[in-house]
Amino acid sequence: MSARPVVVVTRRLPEAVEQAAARDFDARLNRDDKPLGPDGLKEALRSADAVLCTVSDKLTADILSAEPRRARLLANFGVGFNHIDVEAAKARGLAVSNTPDVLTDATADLAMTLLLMVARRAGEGERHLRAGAWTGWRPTHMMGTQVSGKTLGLVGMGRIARAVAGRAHGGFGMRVIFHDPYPPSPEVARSLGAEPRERLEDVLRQADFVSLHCPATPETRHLMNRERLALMRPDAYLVNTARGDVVDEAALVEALQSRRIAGAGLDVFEREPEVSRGLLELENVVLLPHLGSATTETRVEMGMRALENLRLFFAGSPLRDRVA
Ligand code: 8YV
Repeated sequence: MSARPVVVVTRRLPEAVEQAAARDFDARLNRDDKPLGPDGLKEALRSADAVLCTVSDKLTADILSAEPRRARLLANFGVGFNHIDVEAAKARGLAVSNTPDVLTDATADLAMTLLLMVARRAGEGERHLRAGAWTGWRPTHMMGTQVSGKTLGLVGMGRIARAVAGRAHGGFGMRVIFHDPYPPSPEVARSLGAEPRERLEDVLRQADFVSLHCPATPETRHLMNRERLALMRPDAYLVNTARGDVVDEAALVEALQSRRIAGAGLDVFEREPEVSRGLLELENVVLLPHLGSATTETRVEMGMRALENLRLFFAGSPLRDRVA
């Protein structure tokens, strides 16, 4: 009889990752890729030694209370883990790991994609052309905003924000300012060409583009509320590749509709996969379906990193990426 740990993999993963999972574990793969839902997640916790989960699995305190529970590790595929009630997991002695580092570049690239798209009206232009509405070149057609040389304001200065700073400063000659309650050392900030601001409000007031890179926690929920959105300049843009919860989506719709801010580029939403109707109706927003880490290379690396955590766990070694 196989003594390999049973691992429930909640969603389809890239082929190479599924093969590695099946090689090293008694892996219960999700061939049809349907989310397990609350009952399926409870069943996974009762029947497997570990669950390899994703952002689409809401692991609430209620779900984690499934008894009798066999699972001892939630190996999250992704760096963000606000879909897991980590306190409830801790209280129940359930370990949690994530997959940092490997998705930093892909996510930073996507933040720049959104920034460029919204500034240069790329989504709007594509819709215009595909609709057959383009009547030809003219000097005043669909003028956007210059990106090069502008000021980028980063909210949070962790791994992904630093990668965005490098791209923006080095590649686009942008001035980079940031706020983080736990800022990097002055040397690190200088090496990225980034200037700290003690107050978030100063970043919001001074930036042409505000890009969000803080984790979703109770403290950062609706950080970008009506009052803070109002601090942004009317010609400024908001970019969010962090988590939808960081922005009060209704307040954002209002700010965009009233042209209180110039536009937004969003990869994440408050109630995914639902997107506020108000956003869908606006031309001055770019909307992507949570694609931050969606490159083949990165998704394979994320899967391999989750498997590495699983292997370490079952070998009785410290997790590489323990979050609880
Ligand atoms: C993932 C992400 O695609 O890692 C994260 O936090 O938001 C995305 O890169 C998603 O979380 C997968 O579970």
